[in-house]
Amino acid sequence: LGVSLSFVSRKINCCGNKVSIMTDLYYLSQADGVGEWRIKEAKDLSDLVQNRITYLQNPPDCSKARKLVCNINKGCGYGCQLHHVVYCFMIAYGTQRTLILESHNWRYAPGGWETVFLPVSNTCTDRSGATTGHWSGEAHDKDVQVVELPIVDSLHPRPPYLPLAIPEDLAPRLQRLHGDPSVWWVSQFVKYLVRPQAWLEKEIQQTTAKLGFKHPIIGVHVRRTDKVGTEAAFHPIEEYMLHVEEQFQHLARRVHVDKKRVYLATDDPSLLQEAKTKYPDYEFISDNSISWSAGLHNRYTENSLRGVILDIHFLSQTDFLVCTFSSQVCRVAYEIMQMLHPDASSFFYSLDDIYYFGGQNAHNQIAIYPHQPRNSEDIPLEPGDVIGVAGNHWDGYSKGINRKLGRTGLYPSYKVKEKIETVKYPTYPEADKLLNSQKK
Ligand SMILES: Nc1nc2c(ncn2[C@@H]2O[C@H](COP(=O)(O)OP(=O)(O)OP(=O)(O)O)[C@@H](O)[C@H]2O)c(=O)[nH]1
Ligand SMILES: [Mg+2]
Repeated sequence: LGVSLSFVSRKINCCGNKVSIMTDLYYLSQADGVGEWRIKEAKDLSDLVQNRITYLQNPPDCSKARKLVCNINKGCGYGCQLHHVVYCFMIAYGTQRTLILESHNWRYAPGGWETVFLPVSNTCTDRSGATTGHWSGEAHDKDVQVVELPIVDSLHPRPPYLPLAIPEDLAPRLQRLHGDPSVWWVSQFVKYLVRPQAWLEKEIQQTTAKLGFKHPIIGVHVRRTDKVGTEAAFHPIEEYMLHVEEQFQHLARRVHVDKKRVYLATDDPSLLQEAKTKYPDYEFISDNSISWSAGLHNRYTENSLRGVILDIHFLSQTDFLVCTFSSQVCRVAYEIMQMLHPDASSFFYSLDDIYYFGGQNAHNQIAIYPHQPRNSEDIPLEPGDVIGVAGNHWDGYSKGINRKLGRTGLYPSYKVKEKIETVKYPTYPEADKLLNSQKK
């Protein structure tokens, strides 16, 4: 039921009846105790994976451990660097190597990762070993103790342990639980990575109180400055607010909306005043000094790092996200959101891209209904055809390539389903056994 509901809800994006259909779907998803089952299943799955990562990261003898070294200093922003570490981590888990995170002279905090987050290991942060080499493939590196991983852009050969694939051993449970298992799998590594240091935890709590962060609340991320015109188009605040308003109509059917609250995160410091002036019936919750610190001149500082971590935290805590998925800031917030609900895969509206992970393998869909082109822009579909999806036009149509025909064009989004790739990851029986004995 869970999967089919999130599946259905993502297909409904056309009709005047949408609000009431979505409300019915919501109540249906809660019926028959399925809601409770989902909460427990989500927790069990997350505990399982977090325990395996903890096990992998804390070998009893670090001098003998097989290691994968990852340096955080990719030449990009925080979201991009965090995803870089996630990619390393996924390969560490896949090759059963302890991840060693190098973060000295990090552009955001010269003192490194541990100035804000907990270390990725309690027992093993030393990268030394008997033999060291650059990544040259899992089989080839078999007898090398310490392997250095490059950025995903120069990864060769590419191992199977990459998004959007999910581990085969968890796939049936994940597909039953979550509307987008690929995002769930990515989010498990993010979850482990962003465990805050005590000062950051306190800072988050204090800022929550100071800003008056309360539910219901919708998160809006507006990415401007260096992104606009180069990697993404400009979107005026009106475009975001259209979807915010629509979501408040949905929310009002289920909860009491005392105030239409919006958490606004942006690197454009002028936007908060503009939004307040244009939308006086909303309450905008935002720290304008964080937006100032996000500008290009101040971006790579510890203060700016604190700001982007807080912004991402609050975005992830909202009831729904409106943003551009072309930005890694919003994609990270969406990933973190998945840890807070059994299935938050549909709690977003992206003004541009569909969800993706930089460096991912091909994202394919499978046609479930035939489609006859109605104009020269459409491509034909036969059930079973594999479609490489390029993007969603959010008007009922997606764009992609029918791999059988080699033709690129538009097709109705509801006529396909996701093709979820599974990969044989190692299992961690010793770790699972430990977890089970703790539970008893
Ligand atoms: N505090 C804060 N900082 C932001 C915001 N938007 C962008 N930034 C800053 O700008 C950086 C942008 O780099 P990335 O995190 O890689 O995200 P992106 O540039 O949107 O996406 P890519 O170009 O795909 O990497 C962030 O890491 C922040 O430092 C925002 O809303 N709030
Ligand atoms: Mg960028």
